[in-house]
Amino acid sequence: MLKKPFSIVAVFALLCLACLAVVLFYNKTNALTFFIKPYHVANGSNHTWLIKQRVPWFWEMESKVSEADKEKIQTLARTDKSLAPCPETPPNLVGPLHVEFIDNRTLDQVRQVFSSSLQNGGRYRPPDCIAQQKVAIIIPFRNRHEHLKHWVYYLHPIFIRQQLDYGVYVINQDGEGIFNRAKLMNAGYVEALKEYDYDCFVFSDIDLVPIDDRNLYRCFESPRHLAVAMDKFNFHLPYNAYFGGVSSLSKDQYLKINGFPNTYWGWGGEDDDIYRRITYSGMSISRPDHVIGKYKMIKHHRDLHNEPNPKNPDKLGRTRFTMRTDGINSLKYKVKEIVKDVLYTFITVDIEAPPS
Ligand code: UD2
Ligand code: MN
Repeated sequence: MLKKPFSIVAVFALLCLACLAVVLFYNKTNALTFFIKPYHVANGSNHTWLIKQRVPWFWEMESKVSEADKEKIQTLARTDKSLAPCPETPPNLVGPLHVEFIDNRTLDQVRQVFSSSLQNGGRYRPPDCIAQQKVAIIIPFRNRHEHLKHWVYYLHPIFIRQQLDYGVYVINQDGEGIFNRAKLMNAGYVEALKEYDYDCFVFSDIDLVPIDDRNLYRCFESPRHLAVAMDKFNFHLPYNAYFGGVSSLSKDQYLKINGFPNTYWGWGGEDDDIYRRITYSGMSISRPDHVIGKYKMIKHHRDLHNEPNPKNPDKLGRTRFTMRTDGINSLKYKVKEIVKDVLYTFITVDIEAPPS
């Protein structure tokens, strides 16, 4: 009598065991690694950086995955609903910072410090939460390697503490023609977007280092001016409409003003033109307060081929009209070279500069 029910139970148990085996085989360490893997904060190798997140088992075979596939996998993981958004206020900020531009710092030393925390090209994203914004940091550049080493040394740890999903793009002007800061920033905007779906752009001089990490390198309701209290201006704004140094604009804000002017060759004026574009587009600017917005500028002389251009101030009277035709919609340049350093993506561009 008991024999038949017993064999039914036995067959059922065997089936359950088989199912369990199949599930474990396909899931491999997916569930298990989540509990077992230690959780490091931005100090492991690249490999550790990947596995320290709640990730599927196949990331553990990282060395066999191409860069392009890795990007896709990471994008997939970012949409993982179980990863919570990073908090509005990053929890690990320290406030005022000690900043000193010591002579014997080298770029190689800095590379060693960050090689395990960053992905090639100066990229990073928080391992444990989804960043509030995807931020491209754009730096107009030529012949300022002395400044670059200090900038990366101080800014990367700040960005990591600010939990940014970010990439650093150094836009290097090719040749010896007249320098054009704003056009380089336009090129940086386009090049960064070719790489990743950034929604915020921070434009920074290479020689400016914030001395308070509560000054968030992200975008706000209005275009933001971040460098409000520089040592070179005795920690005051030089004038109210000043928009130089470091600023941030969301993609929408940037497009609303047709990007930056391409026609300000040489030193001066382009920052005032950008300020006007913002106000003529019906926006205002936001700023951090004077405590949080403090900066040190690395002392320097005016560079060769970046003389003040007397024509630039005169152009400001016409910004209201010229901004519609001079900007991202008229940008022309050629990429000469892209070099991926661990600390940044270095893009050399020919911006058709007039000879100096
Ligand atoms: C001020 C503004 C700057 C800009 C400029 C006028 C501050 C702190 N900054 O900068 O935002 O409005 O006036 O154009 O007040 N650069 C190179 N190589 C060069 C020349 C310039 O890399 O040969 C880059 C570099 O990122 C530099 C930036 O352009 O920080 C601005 O040039 P600057 O530092 O010579 O001008 P500065 O300090 O008067
Ligand atoms: Mn400067």
